[in-house]
Amino acid sequence: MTAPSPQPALLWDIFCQVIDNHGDLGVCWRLSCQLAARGQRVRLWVDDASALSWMAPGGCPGVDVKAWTTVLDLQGLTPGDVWVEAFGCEIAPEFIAANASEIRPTGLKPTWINLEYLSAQAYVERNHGLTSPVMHGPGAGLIKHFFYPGFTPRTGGLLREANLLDRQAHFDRDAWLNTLHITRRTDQRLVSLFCYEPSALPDLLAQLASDDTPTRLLVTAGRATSAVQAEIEHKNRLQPLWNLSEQLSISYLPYLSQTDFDHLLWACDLNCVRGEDSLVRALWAGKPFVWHIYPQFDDAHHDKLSAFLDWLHAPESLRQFHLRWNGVNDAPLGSLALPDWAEVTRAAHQGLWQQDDLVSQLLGFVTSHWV
Ligand code: TRH
Repeated sequence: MTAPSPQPALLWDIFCQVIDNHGDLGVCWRLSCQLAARGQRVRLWVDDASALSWMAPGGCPGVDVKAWTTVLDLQGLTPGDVWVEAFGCEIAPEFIAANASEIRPTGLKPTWINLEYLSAQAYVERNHGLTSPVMHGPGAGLIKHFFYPGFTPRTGGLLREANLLDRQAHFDRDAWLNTLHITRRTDQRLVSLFCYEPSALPDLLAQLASDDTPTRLLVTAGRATSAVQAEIEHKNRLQPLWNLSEQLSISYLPYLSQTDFDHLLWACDLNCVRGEDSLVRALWAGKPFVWHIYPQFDDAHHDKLSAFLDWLHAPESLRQFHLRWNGVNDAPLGSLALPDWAEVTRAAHQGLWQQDDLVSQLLGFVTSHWV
């Protein structure tokens, strides 16, 4: 890891389109806050900021959330130094037209970053840092830089705030659970559930209900809650005795702030996460986890999942659990081999801490264009 060096305070314009779910905004929000924590000024342009009311109720000093409406209000706007288009969204053309030729205090052209999706696939190392000259339109003459987050030193790294270890060291699990009115029985295993609609959900619930170790399942708000409630209703109707000994208890959670979402992952003995941002947070939590990958229509996510499991050195039990959880095969989920899963997570966590985080890399990359 390189030692942090003082960075010039730049003005960043980050563009985010909410396609579905919460990951686009979740990642852009974390990125914005982490830049602001490093002395940068950020304008976050987003077409639907409604989820910030629960994700980040307190806002973040240094981050100005702007409505990305069909026609942007650019009246009196100071030109930004760095433009970030997140996940292939295209920066509003009127913004480019208004800002491309504006003279900045530095006299330099804006740095244009295309921030890509996270993957462990080999193309990430190949493509990270590539450039593409803009040939047409209002931005002609500028250069786009492709920035790929990733899990290895030759990628853009992962979002990780500087005070993470300190926050974790001061975390009091039972006190935090109490704020949600959850009292943990000492013999109970805690499992968080953040997922889409996995076809193996009935199997997981049945497995937990018949396991020797009692489980409290903490189900996140939204799609996970709907999926679990529908399945429980189904089970209660068809097999009323399925959880007779009550080995499985369920708590449905409200929407949590990102800070409390982290707390949830730190509190649990197993985390079921999904998408992109919560996967990274599960890695930082350092607890055993299972990933429900965002499904793509042509099954492109199967290769992406496999590359991730290879990178993780997942043992066979964790690999098979993932394949079934993500509908890649129909074999049984298999047992929850938590000690084995904990070991690989610990190793991955340690390795990742040796690498620069995404914001440090991005700042280094951007400032290298400013000298
Ligand atoms: O919501 P997601 O499934 O988002 C997905 C992925 O990012 C996917 O790659 C992308 O293509 C698709 O969206 C459009 O899962 P993800 O990425 O984990 O984002 C969830 C965010 O929501 C994360 O920042 C954590 C946050 N969150 C909370 O802060 N509180 C909560 O209570 C919950 C349930 C989530």
